[in-house]
Amino acid sequence: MIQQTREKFITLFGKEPLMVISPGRINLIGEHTDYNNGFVLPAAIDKKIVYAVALNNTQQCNAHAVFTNETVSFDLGQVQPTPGWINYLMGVVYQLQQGGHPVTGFDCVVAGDIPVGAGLSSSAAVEGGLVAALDSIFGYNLSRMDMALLGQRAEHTFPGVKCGIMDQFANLHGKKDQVIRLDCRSLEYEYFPFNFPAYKIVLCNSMVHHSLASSEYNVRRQQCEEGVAAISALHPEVASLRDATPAMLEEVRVQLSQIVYNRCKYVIEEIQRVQDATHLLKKGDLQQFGQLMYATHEGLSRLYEVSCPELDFLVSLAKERPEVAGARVMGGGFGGCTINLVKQDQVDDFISFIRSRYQEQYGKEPEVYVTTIQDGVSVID
Ligand code: GAF
Repeated sequence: MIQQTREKFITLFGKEPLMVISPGRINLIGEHTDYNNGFVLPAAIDKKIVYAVALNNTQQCNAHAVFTNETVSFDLGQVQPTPGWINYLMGVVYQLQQGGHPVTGFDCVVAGDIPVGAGLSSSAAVEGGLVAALDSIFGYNLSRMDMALLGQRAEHTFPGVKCGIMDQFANLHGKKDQVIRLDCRSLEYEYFPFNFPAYKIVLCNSMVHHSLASSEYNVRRQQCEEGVAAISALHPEVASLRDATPAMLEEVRVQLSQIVYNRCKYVIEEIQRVQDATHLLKKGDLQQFGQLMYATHEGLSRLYEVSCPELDFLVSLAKERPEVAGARVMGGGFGGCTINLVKQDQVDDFISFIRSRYQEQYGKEPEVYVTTIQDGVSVID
């Protein structure tokens, strides 16, 4: 794909580009905890966006997307939210300009194999890849964390999703065969090996793309803030759900709607689960770790309400199979993928089981990806 993207660029723009590989991500556990200042456990994967980029000595950007086979151009003096995939690129350019990092015209080709709307963070990969490419071309010297924060601001201001930092962070900080425990409050992080040769990470794509995903995501965020406001009135030291305990939540229960209470309960429990899960992973106890993944799914489905019947069905199928250590919906939810830890020698059986039962139930084939953990964004000079 890298070579094809480079050749496409040369055919379209007639010069040699800089190449960037920008991966999607998985998250083992810790969902909807990042914007509550909690912990997450993500890793970059082998699915990726590939960029070919070079300057064009104008004030215009021309971007060709291989997936839609279209070229879109915009003027650097008129960068504003625009429908379609170009919005993600414009968001990055806008945030660079806002941060005082000069951008002049460039041409680029964007290709990739991250399924869109599958919860694998194709948007963070598009953002992170472009920030890294422009950083290298213009020599801004941004740190990886600065790039991640810039990508997050781009996502807030252009697509308008008030996301946490996990996706952009994992895209830029991934390391082959390592998972990363990120403290989303201090932004301190720790790598440790995901060393389970007997298991594979299998992603089952429900093929459901919920059109309300971004608006509902922002609603979840507001509901968490509502919970924090009530708790902090009694406990001023509580600045986010990360600081709250189950007992504090019970104290304000009568003031909260059932929905807000449920959202906060899930988040407080999930932040604790990531801590417990990290210890289990370090101890090599994948069986207990898997049980926590099932508990996360339960919370995401019943309390946080970001699952859907198709995802619940995929997780219930996984539960029937002894070769699966754990499974759950991954990412923002409302569709997309489940993540499953499956015994390597039974992966093929598991996949045919899932395919046939899902097809039988919903009349459509789920896509299944056996994924590996890879490095974060890399720039190839
Ligand atoms: C999406 C967001 F972009 C992340 O920040 C995170 O909140 C995730 O949903 C849920 O854990 O991927």
